Amino acid sequence: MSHDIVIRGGSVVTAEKTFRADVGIQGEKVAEVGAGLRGRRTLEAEGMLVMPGGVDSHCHIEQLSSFGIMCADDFHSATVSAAAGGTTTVIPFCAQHRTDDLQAVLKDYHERARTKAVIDYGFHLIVANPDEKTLREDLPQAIRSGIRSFKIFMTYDRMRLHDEQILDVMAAARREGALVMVHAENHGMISWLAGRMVKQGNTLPRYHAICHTRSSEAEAIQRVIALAQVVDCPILIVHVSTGEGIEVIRQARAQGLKVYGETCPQYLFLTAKDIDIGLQGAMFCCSPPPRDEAAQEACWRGLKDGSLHVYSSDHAPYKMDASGKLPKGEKTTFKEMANGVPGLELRLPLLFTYGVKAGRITAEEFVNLTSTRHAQTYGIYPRKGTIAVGSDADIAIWNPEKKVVVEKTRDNTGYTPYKGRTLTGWPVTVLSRGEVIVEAGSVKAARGRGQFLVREPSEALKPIGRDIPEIGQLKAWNTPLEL
Ligand code: DUC
Ligand code: ZN
Ligand code: ZN
Repeated sequence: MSHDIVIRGGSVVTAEKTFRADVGIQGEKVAEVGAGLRGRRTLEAEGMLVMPGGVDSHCHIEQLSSFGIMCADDFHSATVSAAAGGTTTVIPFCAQHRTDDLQAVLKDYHERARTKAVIDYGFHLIVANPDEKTLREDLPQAIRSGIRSFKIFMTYDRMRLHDEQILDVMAAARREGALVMVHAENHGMISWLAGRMVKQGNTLPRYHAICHTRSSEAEAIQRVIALAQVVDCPILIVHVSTGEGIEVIRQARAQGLKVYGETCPQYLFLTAKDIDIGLQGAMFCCSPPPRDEAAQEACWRGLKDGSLHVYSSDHAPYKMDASGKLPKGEKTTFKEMANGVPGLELRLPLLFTYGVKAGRITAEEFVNLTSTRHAQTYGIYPRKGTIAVGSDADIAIWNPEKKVVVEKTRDNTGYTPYKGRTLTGWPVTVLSRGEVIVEAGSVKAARGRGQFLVREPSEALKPIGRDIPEIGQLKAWNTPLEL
């Protein structure tokens, strides 16, 4: 059989194994994996690693922040940047703010993405207004349309939910089949400290890292796990940054609870020292903040032992000007600057360099942490997240020896926190659904070619079927808890 494209002579890497094989592509799909394949077009991959394109399940694109600030990237710039770094699927957020109608929010985001995305995309929801209509009509409808995950916030005045609301959202997620993603930080602790700092005139970005204490993360993770147990609802804690937080997750998982953890480049490759450079430190301000070397080590350990399930970018792009990080110019306090760092493009090359090349993780673990687990957890596997017959031909061909000195990235922020680093290993050719979209460093994908992904229920979001004693007692009394 002659294929449309054959990737010849490379080492194919999946989450399970690495093996020498050619990959034959027909149309949008992988049609054959084997030896001696022939095709109308051949991509020579001798000495290269042939890996599934990255799936970035946590990024913010063309989204209003909790402060109501529009981020710097639209669906075109963000997905071009992602593709250049070897990512072929993104799952950003449709954000509901307090007074927003969820159905209108969804319509808006579909419209934004449809004409601009160059790679495939799904959506999560951010739920900030869990009223009866949202819970009973809009969330079920969103789920039916293929959006099977909701992010909730335990902090930020304009976004946070109190414990009863969190239980409401969890109950709806359990009832309808969705995963709850949690931004877990103790709001009171952060705002109490921040209030005092600002009053004293301590407004530089370095105080951001002080106010978001390690214990605020661990406390909130502990609390939200206890809440999730009331309704037996799987949860995923996003952007985990501390050893303390990871330990709470590790213990929950040891008890058999479905608690997943995620970490991001900023917690592996940055520290609070990066923020401590005066106002320019705004560039590195994200929530939670980068910590120290011990926390970085804890994140590596968490990735290795599975306490941390996925590695995402949390790309939250803002320019260093009044449109983003510095709404009041030089007078902007750390409380007023948009939170977030860009990361879509360098997520994979950073992990490859400091993970695979440094011997901390294997190439298979790299694929698992950057692609396969994301696809499995969020219900798009095996269409995405692997190289197998029948899967979408979303493939990144990596030169594992190519050195790149980071200068700038293709997103719209105008800076990268990783400038000046020498990275080793780069995705030189990238295919999305059988089309070569990155070649020799240039992205050639047509605007709007990306498709919306309807996500299926995954194993990750199935309840474990274990009740806390009080709920068990209710059942014994034949008084079921109505969700
Ligand atoms: N949480 C995120 O996930 N991203 C940016 C800011 C935040 O608080
Ligand atoms: Zn968050
Ligand atoms: Zn985020």
